[in-house]
Amino acid sequence: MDTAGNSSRWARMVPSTSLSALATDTIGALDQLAERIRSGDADLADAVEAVRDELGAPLEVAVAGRAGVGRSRLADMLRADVSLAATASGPISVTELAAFDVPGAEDPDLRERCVVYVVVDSIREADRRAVSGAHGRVVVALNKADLVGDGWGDAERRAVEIAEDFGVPTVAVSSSDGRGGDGVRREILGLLEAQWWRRVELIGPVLEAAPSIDGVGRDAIEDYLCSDESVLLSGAAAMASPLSAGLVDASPPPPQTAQQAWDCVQWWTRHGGEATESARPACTSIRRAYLRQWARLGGDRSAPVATDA
Ligand SMILES: Nc1nc2c(ncn2[C@@H]2O[C@H](COP(=O)(O)OP(=O)(O)OP(=O)(O)O)[C@@H](O)[C@H]2O)c(=O)[nH]1
Ligand SMILES: [Mg+2]
Repeated sequence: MDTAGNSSRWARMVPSTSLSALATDTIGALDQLAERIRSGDADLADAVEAVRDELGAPLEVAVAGRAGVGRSRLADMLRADVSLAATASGPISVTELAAFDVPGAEDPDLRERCVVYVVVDSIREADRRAVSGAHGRVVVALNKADLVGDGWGDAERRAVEIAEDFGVPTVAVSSSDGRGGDGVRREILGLLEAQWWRRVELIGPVLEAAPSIDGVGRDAIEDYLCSDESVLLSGAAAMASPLSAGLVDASPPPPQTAQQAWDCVQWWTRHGGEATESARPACTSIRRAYLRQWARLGGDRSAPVATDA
């Protein structure tokens, strides 16, 4: 079961599936695709396998912060968290980064990863700078919460203050005894989900751009990208994108009938037209996925309205 996934936006598109099952199915489908292509176009098959490997590569968690705040202890706590490992879409790799704010040294690079930024009660400007550079991919862990104020309540209040100050989720935790670990896990799972969906979003563009020596492999790629599974997966990835979050929250619930699916198609056609330019591709993917749902729920695929564009 995906604890974080059940409340996730993507689950509206593929409601009865866990993230790990989706990952397994998608990797399996890419495997089959590579096999189909291999005899005609080995380079294209290699490109498909590279996409598959990228999708199945460990999800990366970087534990960052200033020296002595408890990065090692917190990283150990996460590595030992069986619940975290069991709930994520795939294997997880936890890395402790070098300390921030060390005189004469450059701060580590936080790009491209999911970050747990560890602070203690006293915040410095360097913490604020580091966290703002990882916005949308970071949770702040107020570590050594057992030492904050007069009890856990004080630590939680301090975490709320930091969350408001930094504008990112902040959780009080004590990595020496594991207290607060549930909250950290919940936030990390959400960030890891987002990391996985960003990889999914690249499947289509990377496969489309891969060079092929003849038409056979290209046809197989097009067949895959046009399959119901692939179109629904792209729609779910578009729903998981922060760019479409506001629209997804305002959109109709998951359809149970062809008519409801058709209402979703129309809703996304209307709102996609008004969306910002950056959100428009996501809206198009979601609309396309609802069109498939409509057909799967009994809508007439031969009707003139059933255009996939
Ligand atoms: N009371 C308390 N002490 C902690 C906690 N987490 C870590 N410590 C202690 O803080 C000290 C530093 O912890 P580390 O995990 O080594 O911190 P670090 O950020 O990895 O330190 P460096 O890698 O040396 O920069 C150790 O003595 C830990 O036992 C905590 O939650 N509560
Ligand atoms: Mg350390």
